[in-house]
Amino acid sequence: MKMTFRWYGDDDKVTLDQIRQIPGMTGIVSAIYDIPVGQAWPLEKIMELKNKIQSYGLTLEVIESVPVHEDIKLGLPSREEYIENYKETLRNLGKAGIPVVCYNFMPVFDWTRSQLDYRLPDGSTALIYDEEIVQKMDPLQGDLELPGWDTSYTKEGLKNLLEQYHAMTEEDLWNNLEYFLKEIIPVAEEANIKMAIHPDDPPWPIFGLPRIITNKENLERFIRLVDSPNNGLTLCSGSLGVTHDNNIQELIRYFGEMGRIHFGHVRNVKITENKSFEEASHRSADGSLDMYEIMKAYHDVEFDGPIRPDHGRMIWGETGRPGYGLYDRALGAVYLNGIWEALEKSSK
Ligand code: DNO
Repeated sequence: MKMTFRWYGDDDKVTLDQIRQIPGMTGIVSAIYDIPVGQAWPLEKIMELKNKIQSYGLTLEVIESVPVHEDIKLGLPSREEYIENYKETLRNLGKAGIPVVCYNFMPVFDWTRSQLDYRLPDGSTALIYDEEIVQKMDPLQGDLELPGWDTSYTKEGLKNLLEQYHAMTEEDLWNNLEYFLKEIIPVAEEANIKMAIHPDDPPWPIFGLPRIITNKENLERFIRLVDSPNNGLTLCSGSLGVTHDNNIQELIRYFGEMGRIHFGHVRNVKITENKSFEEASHRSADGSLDMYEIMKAYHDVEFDGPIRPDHGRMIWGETGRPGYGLYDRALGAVYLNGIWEALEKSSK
């Protein structure tokens, strides 16, 4: 297991200098943020990012994400051009020796929450999701903005996009995903890149938009769409783990033994009621997931890929990108490394 940390580039308040001081931290998860979705990433920019990270004694282990243009998810004729650009990006990432690429196939909105600064009893703030509130939210009127959302749309553009998705069924989305994978996985194989799809967060439809990367059955279906070792998963405990229907340690054992987990997002969540949850500290006792069992599953399948702590609360007065402050994520990394050390020593 390689412990990594997400870094949003030079605009990130959290610096590489700070990240490298987290005990046991070895790798960085990042992306190029100033190229519009759908355009190819030039090799020079990728090398610049990689070299910068290396100059801090860290390695660029994962690109999270190379975003997928909406026309690909919608299956429009214009997808051809965007798929070609995606392939070029993968070839360039391959040339730069980047081993893993994370992406998602969620229509329009990436991960979604109803509130970004919910105050917990200890005074820290966390991201929460309340299904009732989200059901009532109008994405066109919303003032919520999350780090994963593409906010480059005008209101008109967003309205248009949502209308285009209106008649789309889950099966349509599966077909468009299959089409995309059949095109890009052979390129990923050549470029020696492991593609790691991120599950939908939350793992059910929101705003009337279909979501398909949600549970064991669908993850299995996904893997079989193109049965290649390069076609794998980002196993995100906090996304899949917000419903008791998904057993995270079982998923890790199952897909890990198949060699299809290429990246692990490890964080805890507290399920508050059906389809509602709060993000918790990483500690098992603070949420609904058992982090020891999760790390043990990774250890038992001899997982040697990258893992990262995921969203943290805002603690000690920190402000910044929702879910992506320094302190609580750093505590998460150290806690997970502690569990790992205990697993290593007790298995000898
Ligand atoms: C949220 C992240 C997601 C993830 C994308 C991958 O914090 O886990 O935004 O990066 O879904 O494409």
